[in-house]
Amino acid sequence: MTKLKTTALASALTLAIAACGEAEEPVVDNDLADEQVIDTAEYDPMTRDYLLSDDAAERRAEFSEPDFRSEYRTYRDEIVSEQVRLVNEAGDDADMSETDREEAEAAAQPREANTNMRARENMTWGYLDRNDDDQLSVAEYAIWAIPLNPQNEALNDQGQPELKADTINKAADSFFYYDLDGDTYLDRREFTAARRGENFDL
Ligand SMILES: [Ca+2]
Ligand SMILES: [Ca+2]
Repeated sequence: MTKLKTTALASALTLAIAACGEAEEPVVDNDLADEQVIDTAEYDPMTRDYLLSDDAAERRAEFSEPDFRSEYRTYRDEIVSEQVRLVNEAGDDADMSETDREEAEAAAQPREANTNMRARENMTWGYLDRNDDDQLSVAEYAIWAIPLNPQNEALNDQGQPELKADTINKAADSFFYYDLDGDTYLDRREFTAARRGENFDL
């Protein structure tokens, strides 16, 4: 667990303990309880190795790390600047579709302090599919797959977090593992399999 997350969790726990101490009246804040467990709910694709088929390994070999870095950096910059707009949109609009409502709700949840990234559980398809082509590139997928906290990564000359090659490699491995139809994108069904941590090993 990262230092920042530990601090955040410790604060939450302190709050919870303080709340318990005062809890003479049976008041339960379910919203707060939900927020405290967001770090534990979702499969982490970085936690296992992926055995690629020969075909998948071929596609994996075509993967360009420099192109990936450039695309991924663009998305992170976008995410930092769009936070306020999204939170402002999370109003109570009766005309909202179910999808829009879920999107607004996910957008309004607490975010990683340094990067403004959503917690992984709140990363909806619409949030990840940055260019709205209804499929995920490796860099779009990596928004979800790679840990949010730049403290885990080395800093570059500008003092900005630079992803380690190992981190990118692991994300790419899992991406090509879950790209079952081999079109070098994840569709919704393939991403759902990744999100569930499904195992396709023989
Ligand atoms: Ca896309
Ligand atoms: Ca695919």
